[in-house]
This record gives sequence, C-alpha cells and structure tokens, in this order.
Amino acid sequence: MSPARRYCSVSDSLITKPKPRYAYLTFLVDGSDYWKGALALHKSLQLVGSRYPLVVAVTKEVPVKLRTLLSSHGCLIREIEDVALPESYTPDKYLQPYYITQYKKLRFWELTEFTKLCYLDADTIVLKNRDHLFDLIDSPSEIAGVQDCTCEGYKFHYRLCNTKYCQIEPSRAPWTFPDGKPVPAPYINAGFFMLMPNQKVAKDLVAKLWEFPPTGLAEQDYLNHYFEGRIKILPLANNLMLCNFWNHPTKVSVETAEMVHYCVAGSKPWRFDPSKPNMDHPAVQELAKKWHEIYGTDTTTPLGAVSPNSATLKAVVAAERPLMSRSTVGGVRVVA
Ligand SMILES: [Mn+2]
Repeated sequence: MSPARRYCSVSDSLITKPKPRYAYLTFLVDGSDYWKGALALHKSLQLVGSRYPLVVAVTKEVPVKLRTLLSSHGCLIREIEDVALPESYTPDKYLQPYYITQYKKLRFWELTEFTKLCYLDADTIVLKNRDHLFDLIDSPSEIAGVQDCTCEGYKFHYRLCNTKYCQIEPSRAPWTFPDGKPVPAPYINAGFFMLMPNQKVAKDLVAKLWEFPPTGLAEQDYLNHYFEGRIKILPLANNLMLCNFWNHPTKVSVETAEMVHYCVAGSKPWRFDPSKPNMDHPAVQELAKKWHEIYGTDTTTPLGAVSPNSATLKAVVAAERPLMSRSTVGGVRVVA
C-alpha cells in the first residue's frame, strides 16, 4: 500500500462518526416493589445474551438503596426530572395517581447519550434476544410498538370514545363509528416502545402536552396521539400482554413470545394474586413460574452456555462505568 493510501485511511478513521449507543430502558417512579420487576428484566436480558445494557430511569422518589442495588447488578441509573402538568391533570377515577406519574416517560427523549432505546415496563421480561429491534427505527420523530388489546373498551380519548372495539381482530368487535369518528389509527401499549432520544422532540413532547386534555391512560394516550401516523407496528409477540391469552388465543403462544408483559391485575409475579380473574390460566401460571426462575437466577457469575454473550454484556457494562459520574444533561441527572 502506498504512503498516500495509508494517509487516506488515517484521515477516514478520524472523521468516522461516533459509534451508535444502544440500550434497553426501564422506569421506576418510587420505592415500591417494582424494583423486583426491573431486576428480573435485567436478568432476563442477560440470559438471552443481549449486547446492550439496561438503563433504569428513576424519579427523585426512588431511594438510594434501590439505585445502589440495581447498579450493583450492572444496571445504569439515570434520574429524570418531573414533568410539569396542567392543573386539569388531577387524579380522579379516570386518570389514576399511578398513571399520572407515567407522564415522566416523556423525559426518555432527553437521554441523548444513547442513540436508540428499547423501553420496557418494569413488569416485563424478555424471553428471546431482541437486539435486532434497534434496526427498526431511524428517526426521533417515530416510535415502534405493539397494539394494545382494546377488547375491554377502546381507550384513546377514553372519556370521549369508550367504545368496545377490537383493533387486533376487528372481526370480533368492529368499529361502530361512534359520533361518526373514522376507524382509529393503531393504538400501541406504552409498556414497550422503541425510541430515538432527541432534545428537540423531548421539548416538543412536553410543550404539546399542555394542548392535550387529560385522558384515562395518561402517557399511553398522549404518545399515541403525538406520534399518530409515525408508529411502526410490531407483532404481538414483542409485547405479549397476558390478556391476549384469553382475548386472542389464536394469535399468541408462550413458545413464540419474545417479551412478556405482566400487565393484568393480579399478575405481577412478585405479588401474584390468585384471587383475580384469569390468574388460573395455564399460560399465566407458566409465565409466573418463568419469572420466578429468572428472578432467582444468579447472573452475577458467568452464565456459560446459558448466555453465550454474557461476556460481551459485561464488557459493555464495564465500558459504561467511566460515564457514570455526577452531571446533568437536559432534564436528566446522571447519578450512579
Ligand atoms: Mn406494565
């Protein structure tokens, strides 16, 4: 190779763009037992050999001891700020107090140290490697997600449009054009979505919330509204909500599930309540057991054949450590 050619190679490498940084993301709003869900999710990501770390976004209400615990397992902790809400956003029988805290998810777009994030509620686990999902979105103005089960009432604009409609299998319950409204755009469950952090989008999301009425499902309704027409819809297996086992039994199976979402009342495995409806369903029983297996797995020691990529993950986590100093980026405080 000629010296000139070598010179070109060096200059090419100098102008190479920074490597994209991908991460999984979950969220805790307080000191409640949801941290157990976050830890199980982290372990499940390790068990399937995910190449990217789990970021746990926490509010100021999340105690230091929980942050330290999750950090000791290799999670990255990022504190996010509150989101100011209009006065009309007061808790009531529609907009429940727990749901109101979820508007803070809008701060995820401020986590611009990451190029792309795969957000997962803390009441989820992954059963298959999902690293390929990061290829799905290319723009901060879009998200990707999975349609919510609307069989028990179409939820978007809850107070205006509480009609029974099945968006997953419309043949079961067609749209009835209430008040002449056209068939709605696909409506995703906000327990899982892919996003690209971006300060401009982050500011716009928070600003436009003030033009939007409070609705029963809080940030889920708002994200569906804000990104309408810009949501990539993924198969149900990517966010398998337990209610799909009885509402859409031909569409889902435990075997094909990539991620399980313990969203149904009573089904959170760390406080399973067998007295709630459908908790004796074989799939619910099997997946509750699965969660406990994963939660009980010691992922702090090398996982060998179970997780061929665990060494890779440890390397990623180790590489993150120098970044974990105290500083503030946008509304995000880097705290651990
Ligand atoms: Mn959830």
